[in-house]
Amino acid sequence: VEASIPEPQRAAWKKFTPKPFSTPEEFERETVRHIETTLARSLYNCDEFATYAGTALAFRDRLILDWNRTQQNQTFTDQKRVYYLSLEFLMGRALDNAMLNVGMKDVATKGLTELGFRIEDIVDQEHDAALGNGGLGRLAACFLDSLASLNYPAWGYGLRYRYGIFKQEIIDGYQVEVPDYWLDFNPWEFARHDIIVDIQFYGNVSKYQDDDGKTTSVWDGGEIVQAVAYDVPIPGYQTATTNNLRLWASKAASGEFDFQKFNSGEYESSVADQQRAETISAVLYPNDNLDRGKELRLKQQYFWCAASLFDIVRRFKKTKRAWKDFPNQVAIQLNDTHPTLAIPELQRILIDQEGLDWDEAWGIVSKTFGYTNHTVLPEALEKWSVPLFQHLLPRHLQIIYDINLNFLQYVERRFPKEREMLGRVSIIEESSPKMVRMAYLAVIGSHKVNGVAELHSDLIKTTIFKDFVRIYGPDKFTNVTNGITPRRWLHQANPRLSELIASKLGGYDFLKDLTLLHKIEAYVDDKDFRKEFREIKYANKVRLAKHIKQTTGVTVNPAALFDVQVKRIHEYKRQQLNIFGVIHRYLAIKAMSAEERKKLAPRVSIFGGKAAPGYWMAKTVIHLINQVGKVINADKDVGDLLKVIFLEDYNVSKAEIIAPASDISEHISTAGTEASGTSNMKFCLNGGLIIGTCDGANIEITREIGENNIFLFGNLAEDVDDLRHSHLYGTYSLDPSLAAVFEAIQSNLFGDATAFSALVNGIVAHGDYYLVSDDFASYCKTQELIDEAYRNQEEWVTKAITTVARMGFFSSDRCIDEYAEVIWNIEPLAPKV
Ligand code: Z15
Repeated sequence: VEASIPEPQRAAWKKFTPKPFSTPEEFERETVRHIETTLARSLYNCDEFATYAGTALAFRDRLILDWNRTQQNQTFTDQKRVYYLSLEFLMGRALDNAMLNVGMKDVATKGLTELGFRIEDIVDQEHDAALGNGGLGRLAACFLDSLASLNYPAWGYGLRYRYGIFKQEIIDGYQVEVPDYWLDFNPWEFARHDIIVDIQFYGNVSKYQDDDGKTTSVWDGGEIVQAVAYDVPIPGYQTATTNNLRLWASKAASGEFDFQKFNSGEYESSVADQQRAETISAVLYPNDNLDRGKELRLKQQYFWCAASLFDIVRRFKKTKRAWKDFPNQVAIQLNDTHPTLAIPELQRILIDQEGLDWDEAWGIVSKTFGYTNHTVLPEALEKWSVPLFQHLLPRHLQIIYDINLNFLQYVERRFPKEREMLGRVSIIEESSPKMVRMAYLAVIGSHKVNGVAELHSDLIKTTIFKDFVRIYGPDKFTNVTNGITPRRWLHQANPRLSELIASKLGGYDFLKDLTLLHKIEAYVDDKDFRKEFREIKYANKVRLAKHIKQTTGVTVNPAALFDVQVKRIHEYKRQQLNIFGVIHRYLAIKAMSAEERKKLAPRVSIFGGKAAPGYWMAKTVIHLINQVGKVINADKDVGDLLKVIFLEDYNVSKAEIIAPASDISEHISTAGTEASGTSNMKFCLNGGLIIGTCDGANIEITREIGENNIFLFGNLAEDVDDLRHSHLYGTYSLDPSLAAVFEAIQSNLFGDATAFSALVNGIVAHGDYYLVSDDFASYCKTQELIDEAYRNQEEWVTKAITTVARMGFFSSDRCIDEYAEVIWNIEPLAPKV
């Protein structure tokens, strides 16, 4: 309050409140001013990067004004907010998105042209914000876009990694990881050096009993690291709402301690302490769908949860409300189990610092949290060793034990005849060492648990959380099928398609209500519409072909069928099935007569994706793809009939080029393993068809777009267990076409075959866990159906248009509205203008 401008002076202040630009001239003035003053450059010294920087700063000014107003309005109104806790936010670029969201891209295009630049080149200067691995991190980014666009009062909380996901280089066919230092110039963040939270690690807990027998626990000793807030504005589409993403950076606690070290000449060790503290937020762990149990990762998780909870609780306390009001004011969503420590942390704050009794505190905690599960893969479920926990977070371990004790006592009362259930559902796994099962803690500490697609939400109820459904009843478990933001994944990535749709629908309302897309189905037989639709797809393929030429040197024919699989490289996603299919096709072509070859649709098989640095099998798959590409692309006899491309360094900005340019994309995980998938939605929304298994959101996509418009194949989730069992204990017979593929590999056709023996042996000798052989015939057959369908271009376009028209359900806006209603119980807040 003391910091605000006194009433009599406010008129002067308001007179000088900056006004946002609205014409190309005003935009140019702001941009040139930033280049000349903020950046200290001149017209003799202004390259595309400087122009990007100036443009970004001009747009940033606009965002800040809305951001400040949004935050003031949210504070003043003080209605319930949602906090989305995610260790990953895979944001990609911000400038293009900001231009489109504030409706000023045309203005910027004109202004930049007048200054002598092409807007595409300027937008292309920006470094992706790549603070995530894959689907989970990109989902968080789409959610932020929808939360702001729908005017929900919402904050994201994450970590400000100095290094995002590594940059991938392909050298001699192998993946090489290069660090992604992205903070050289980042105009989108604001360091809040006044918002610092002390975070404690290690130390000891002592108990005291006061006169009326109440015990208090005191956690002391250990070390303190500071969390500094960095804020990123998140603009909504065509609304003044601009939400906040707060990312925490770690730094050494400054104070007595280093002062003494400096003065006693221990300069070096003082600097070393500083570096150790900064290590916490230094780097994003590059594993997708894998838990490696590293101490530094647990430190990251606690550091981020503790800073975020402190911030949330401080904000709540300013309102002077009673504690019982906390869950009415605050909803916290846990993006996977990574932020599960927030549960014992809030309990700790309430009982150890705020003096609430256990039951009252636990009532508040368990009404506040919601938990989203994103995987059933056992290797991805987080477990922390009890000794590690004890060492790093002794007080939290005690609290977890108490949570567990109360929970198990409750289970025992409810199911007195099922003592063996206690061991199964205990938060502590009785292994050696003992482990803390984070998913169970997340279930027990949340009021709702959701999966991310229907099949996945059913699976978690019948597998990993089966006992918990009996304990809590089925209503605690729900489904919220994932979605994607149509602003980035249609309007920004595919402006011509967006414009075509707008021309028929009489404007861009569909970008705020994607179900309106159904209206374009009326144009499915309209000759001009179809022609335009095809031309757009072709132009997008030409653009990708240019990118392929520039980055790989390979010439691809844009008239060929573009078959794309871009996603993290993982055995369960089965890029190996795809590349084996490519080899099968190659062998078939080699055996074909000239007549037969004429009937075949030329194809380009495009792969992209990163392998976790320690994931050898995934790296082998990348190597195989590159080796196969090298042989096939050089085979004159095959020519345009088949090309194989591995696109280096797949990321969000590349996805924006790739998604609009596919004819077919592949979503071919072993049934029951891919929780949802979200790139399947991106491709369909851009008029690409898909080949897929009955897995994740493919199932709901099929329901929406119709079976005739998707190429499904393979075994069903319900049959996977039996098949795996039969591989190990029955008579296993390899699919004959796959055997031929393996023979080709073993003949050293794609270089030294020993490089691929682990990959082949995993299938022929070690149980084929991912059912590659079982699904191979069905996969190849379906690929032939695709060839046939592609030959009939008229039917193909009909399928593609119908698909786009029926994708309305998969907007992240629908998804966020479901979370808001079913899980968070929050309402939108209209922006003050
Ligand atoms: C990740 O990207 C996903 C799940 C995880 O458990 C981790 Cl650690 C990372 C993905 C799923 O694999 C994908 O199917 C889903 O669409 C995405 O999360 C968003 O829910």
